[in-house]
Amino acid sequence: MLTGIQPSGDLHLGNYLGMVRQVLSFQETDDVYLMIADLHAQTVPYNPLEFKNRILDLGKSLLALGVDPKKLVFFRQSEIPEHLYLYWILGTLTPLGELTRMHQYKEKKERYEHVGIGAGILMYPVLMAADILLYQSDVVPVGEDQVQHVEITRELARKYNGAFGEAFKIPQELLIKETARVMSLDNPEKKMSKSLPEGNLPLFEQEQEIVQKIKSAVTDSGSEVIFNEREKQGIANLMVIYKELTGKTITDIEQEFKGVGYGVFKQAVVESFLSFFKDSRKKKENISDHQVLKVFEEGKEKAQSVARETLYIVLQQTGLK
Ligand code: AQP
Repeated sequence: MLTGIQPSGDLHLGNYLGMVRQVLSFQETDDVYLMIADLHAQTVPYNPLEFKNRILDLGKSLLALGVDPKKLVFFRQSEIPEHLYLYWILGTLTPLGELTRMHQYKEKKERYEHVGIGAGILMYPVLMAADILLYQSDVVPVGEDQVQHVEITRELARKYNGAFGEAFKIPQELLIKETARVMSLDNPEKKMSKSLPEGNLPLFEQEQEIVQKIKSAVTDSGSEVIFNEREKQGIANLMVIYKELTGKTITDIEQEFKGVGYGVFKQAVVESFLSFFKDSRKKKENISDHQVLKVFEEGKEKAQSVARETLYIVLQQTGLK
């Protein structure tokens, strides 16, 4: 399987509960490719110096969380030019209309309208298809926002296989249903996002910030800790977070906080977060830039040998070799 994560901001709890923990569990048993999707992150405005640091920081965060380069292949997308080659070929097969209908395209186009964005954000799903298909992925662990991109990947794989010969496996998205869409703390109708820092919960943020963010999470005018996704979205989101961090059931949680109000519950969410990530937060402090670069270097070699094999078949089938 292959999955990726963009260095587009600080790694947050949504990324962890939606995707990273799937990787941590699959690395024990499966053949996993995990990439830093640095080319994808260039589809929205960025500062090059900050960007460079973010790549290293994301590498450190993932290693601190338990990503083990001995068990999986951990690499940077931009270091494997085969991604860009396949991206071009798949791009020639992609209906333009489908790209303009992608949720992420519509949402980001609107969000960055004031600065203007390039065609990269439109072509984002094609690059993602190239990433996935190069590694012959059967499954792609993702959060809900990326499902549409895996769907178009399937379509492109079928289209290519039909036109040029069987080069690609047909991949399937893999979601953890309950946490496929962790919501923003400042607006529970929106998805938690790296690029919307006000409402996200970065895993390695200063403790004070975390406390402050959870305590000021938007809830409702009531006071009962009851799971109701339609009428109490903010509390429901915090309950799912607390459930995942403690292993308790929703019924247990309702029982535990009966009659105590939101303040006590939020304090418990703070404590569960800090305790869950305590070791990783400590571990990250001791990971050096050099260690991360070495991991990327080793990952690059392993990833490239697989990517080359697939691309070679594609070049032959399309008459370029
Ligand atoms: N809120 C979320 N809940 C569950 N899963 C989520 N993911 C993202 N947000 C949530 C999943 O995390 C993985 C890595 O995400 P990405 O780096 O590919 O970028 P993204 O999907 O666009 O996530 P962000 O955090 O919202 O980044 P920006 O703000 O840069 O767009 C993916 O599997 C994603 O589904």
